[in-house]
Amino acid sequence: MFSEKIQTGLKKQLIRELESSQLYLSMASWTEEKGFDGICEFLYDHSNEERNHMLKLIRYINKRGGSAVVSLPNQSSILFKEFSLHSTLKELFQKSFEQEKKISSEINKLVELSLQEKDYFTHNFLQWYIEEQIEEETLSKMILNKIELIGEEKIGFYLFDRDIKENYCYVTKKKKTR
Ligand code: OFO
Repeated sequence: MFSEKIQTGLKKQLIRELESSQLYLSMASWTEEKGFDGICEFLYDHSNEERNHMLKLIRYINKRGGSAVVSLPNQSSILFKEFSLHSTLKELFQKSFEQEKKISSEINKLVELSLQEKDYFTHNFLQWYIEEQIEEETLSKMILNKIELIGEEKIGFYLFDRDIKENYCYVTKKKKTR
């Protein structure tokens, strides 16, 4: 049974995934402007990944006989303004880590709801998101740790940018795990 409660919860989640995608897009654009070639590729890829998470939800809702029509909060312009000339790379990845923790906690709530509603199909569907959040939280925390290690060293940021390009861009990462 695909209840209204579950449907509403999944729709709220698809908006959050869209917001994540938008957030990473604004971060990517900011880092590109600053000349971080590797980090910006990583963030553009991440933005696409978040959009795919949204699509997965839309298609699941439709497949279960629901309707994925949602009204969007008008936040896109706010997100784009978030990174100003005075932001730092550390602030950016702190924000990324906070965002991933927030999404993980929302996924947890949805899993709980699926059990309350005895919707085992949705419970099963959400397992993929749990795996994904474990991966993304770990990755953003690891990047933040690296930035803290670098401190103020300009050469450190240069090498870090190269490291991200070589080891953490989405396409490269997928190829390596094949
Ligand atoms: Fe959608 O996975 Fe992160 O936020």
